Amino acid sequence: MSSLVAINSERYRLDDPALIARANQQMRDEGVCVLPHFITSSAVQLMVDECDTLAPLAHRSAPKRNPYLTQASGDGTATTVLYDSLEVLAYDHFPTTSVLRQLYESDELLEFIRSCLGVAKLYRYADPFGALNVSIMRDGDVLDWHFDMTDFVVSIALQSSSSGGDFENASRIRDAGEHAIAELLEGDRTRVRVEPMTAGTLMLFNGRRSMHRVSPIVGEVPRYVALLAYDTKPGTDSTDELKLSRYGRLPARDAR
Ligand SMILES: O=C(O)CCC(=O)C(=O)O
Repeated sequence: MSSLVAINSERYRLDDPALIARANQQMRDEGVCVLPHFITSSAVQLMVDECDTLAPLAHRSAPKRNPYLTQASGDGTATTVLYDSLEVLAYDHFPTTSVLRQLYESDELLEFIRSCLGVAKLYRYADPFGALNVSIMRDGDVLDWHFDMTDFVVSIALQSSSSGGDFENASRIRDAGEHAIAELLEGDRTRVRVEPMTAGTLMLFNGRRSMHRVSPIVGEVPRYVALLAYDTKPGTDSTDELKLSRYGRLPARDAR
């Protein structure tokens, strides 16, 4: 299957100016844009099968960190300790024949995402593990409140858990300041919105400015979400600390 065949072309044309204008507006007004049924159900099934096959390679971690994905230190919300528990398949786990990988590497998709975000330049993330990764969350797993280290993340929902696993987002709360972030961490849900993520949904969001989390997973069916990372600057990478905690390894020295 060619990677672009995965896109539901009856509903979405990648060069549709009205679609791009709507996405621009949503990103401006809400910091998030949700495109349901963006991936066809047959392509979703292929991607789920791919993830089922690769799942034994995923790295399971239970990191302890602050909302900025670093060790708790300093003062204010940077001292808040939060916990995650999940498995992650890294970019290099996906063979070049993978439909998901081909979709991420397609220049047409990159250009579409760039237009939807309304930015002049957009680059795939330089992190050789995190640029494309799939989070696998099982019964009891959680991904607590955090800001990403990249400007934009595009997620593709592949499989919902039996229950729980909601994507909760406080859009652009970083701009509202330390006080607002602290209130949310203390349980205030005024700014929190649950974004609808059914299988095949493509969601764009500003993860560096929006604090988000995945609520605890309940039940036997694991939640699969593909994360496609981009940045407005070339060469943006995550830290070694994040790579070690999320993927359990660092790139080979000569690949750095
Ligand atoms: O799984 C999701 O829906 C979001 C994942 C996420 O927030 C992250 O990997 O930073």
